[in-house]
Amino acid sequence: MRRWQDELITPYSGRSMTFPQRKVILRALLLCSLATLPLRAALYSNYVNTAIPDGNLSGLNDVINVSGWTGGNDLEVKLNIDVSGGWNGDLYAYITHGDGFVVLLNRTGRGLTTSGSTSFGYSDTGLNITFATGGSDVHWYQNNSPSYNGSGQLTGTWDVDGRSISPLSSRASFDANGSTNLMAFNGTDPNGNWTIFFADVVSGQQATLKGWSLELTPVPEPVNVALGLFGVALGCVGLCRRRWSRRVGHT
Ligand SMILES: [Ca+2]
Repeated sequence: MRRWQDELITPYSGRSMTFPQRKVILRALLLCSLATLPLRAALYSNYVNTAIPDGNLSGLNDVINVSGWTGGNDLEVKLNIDVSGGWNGDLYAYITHGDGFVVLLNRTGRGLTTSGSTSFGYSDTGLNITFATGGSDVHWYQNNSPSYNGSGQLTGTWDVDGRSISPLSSRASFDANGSTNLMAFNGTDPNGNWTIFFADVVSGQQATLKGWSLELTPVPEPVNVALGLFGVALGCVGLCRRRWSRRVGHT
């Protein structure tokens, strides 16, 4: 007699819940809240405040050590660099971690045929920028509505330079797009050393690496996992209601 009612019962039907149903919801909400807490994003920063040797390919290294992550994460990686002074077109920088190697800067503005390119690259002094996947190529930042702070540093979010070529390559070599990007770190174990390297490859005008930071975010973000768990919880409630209703119907 109640079969047709079974098919109409949903979690939103407005009936009061039984004690087991409330327990299911409370447990699911607890799982959701726990899932949103850890590792939503982790930020690691180093204050360096060291001059980058001028006209010297040896450059300088700095290391951030990451620990405490459980494996299996796809990662969204963002980097911030704070470089003051100097001549931006002199700079070559990259980051390595595990087998990943990503060129961050490679003589910005140096090129032959691209609009605005020069032999010595851009003459701006300093960068306080974030590198993230999907932005404009930092190599041609002057062609992409740049903004600068009061110290003359380039600001904003940019995609990495990515040109995996010697910073002493011919001008024409820099007109081609880069081949490395931050996706190189997806699926890698974030634990271990992340090493950043800076060199100033042209004599005259010296820059200083003030600091840098690394932001790691698991993908998908835990909030999406939480939403998935909430959906499962709603499904459980619906199932409990249908079973309860059948029981009532058979008594
Ligand atoms: Ca220089």
